[in-house]
Amino acid sequence: MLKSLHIGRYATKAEDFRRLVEFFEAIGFEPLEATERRSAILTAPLGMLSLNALSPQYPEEVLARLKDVAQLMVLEVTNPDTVFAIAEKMKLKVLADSASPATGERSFSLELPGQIIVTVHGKPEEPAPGIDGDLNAKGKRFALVVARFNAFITERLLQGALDALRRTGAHNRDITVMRVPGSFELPSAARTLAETGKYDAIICIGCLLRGETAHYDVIVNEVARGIGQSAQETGIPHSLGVLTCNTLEQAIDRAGLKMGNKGFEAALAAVEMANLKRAVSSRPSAVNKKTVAAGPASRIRKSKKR
Ligand code: DLZ
Repeated sequence: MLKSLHIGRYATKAEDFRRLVEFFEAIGFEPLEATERRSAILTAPLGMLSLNALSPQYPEEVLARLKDVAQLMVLEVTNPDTVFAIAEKMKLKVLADSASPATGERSFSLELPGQIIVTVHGKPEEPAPGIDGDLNAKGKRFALVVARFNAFITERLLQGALDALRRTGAHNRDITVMRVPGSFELPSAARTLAETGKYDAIICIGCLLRGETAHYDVIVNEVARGIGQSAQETGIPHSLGVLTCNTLEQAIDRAGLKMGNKGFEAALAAVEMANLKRAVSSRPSAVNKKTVAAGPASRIRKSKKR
C-alpha cells in the first residue's frame, strides 16, 4: 500500500528556489539525487503526516498565514538554536519564536523564500554522558623526563610543556625535570619517577629522527610501549611527548613552528589525565567491594609477589 510521503513546494523565482535548497541542506536535509537547476528532492531522517485542529491561541501572524495551509511545513530538529542561527545568518524572517521552560522545547516559525512558512521545533539534545578530566594543574605534581639527544628540539618541547603546566596553574615547586641521555632511556626513568608515588602524572619528552641506520626502527616502538607499560603498571598517567619524524624540518615544525608544540600538548594531556584519574576514583562505585578487590590493581600486586 503506502510507499512514501512526498511534499511538494514551488518557488516561482530561481533565486528563491536556490535559497530554499540552501536552507534545507544547511539544516540537515540530504539530496536524494543530484539537485537539478529547477528541481531538488530532499529527504529527512523521518517523515510524518500530522493532522491538527489549530488552537485559537496560535500567534495571530502565523494564523493569518495559515489560511493557505499548504504553505506550512513543520520540522522537528535536534538543536533548534543551531537552526535559528542558520536562519538569522541567511536573513530569513522570523514570524514567531517561543520556548517552554517546562519542557525545554523551542518552537519558531520562519518565512522562507517563495512564501513558504516553516515551523521548527525541538529540544536541544542533552550532551552525551561522560567523565572528563579538566585542565586545572593547581595543586598537582608533575615530573618531566627529557631526552638530551636532539636537545635542540627536546629543550623546545620542554619549554612548551612547562608553559602549558604554568598556564594551567601548576606551581614551579610541584614540577620536577629529569634529563636522560636519549629516548631509549625514557621508559625506565619514567617508571622510576612514577613508582615514587610523588607525582600525579609523568610527561615524557624526546625526539627520534629517522637516520641512515636502523636505530630509529629498533627503538621507536619500544619507547612508546615502555612508556605505556609504565603508565599501566604503576597507575600513574604518562603522556607521550616524543616526536617521531623523518626529517629535522618536521621536528622543528612540531617544536613550536607550523604544527604547534607537541610538548605543550603532552603536558595538557598529562593535566587532563591526572584530573580524570581523580574524577574516576571519586565517583561512587557501581560494583561491590569484592569485585573491586579482584580488579587489575590486585592482580598486579599478586603478580609482583611471585
Ligand atoms: C643513538 C641514538 C640515535 C642514533 N638516535 C636517537 C634519536 O634520534 N633520538 C633519541 O632520542 N635518541 C637517539 N639515540 C640515543 C638512544 O636513545 C639511547 O640514548 C642510546 O642508544 C643509549 O642507550
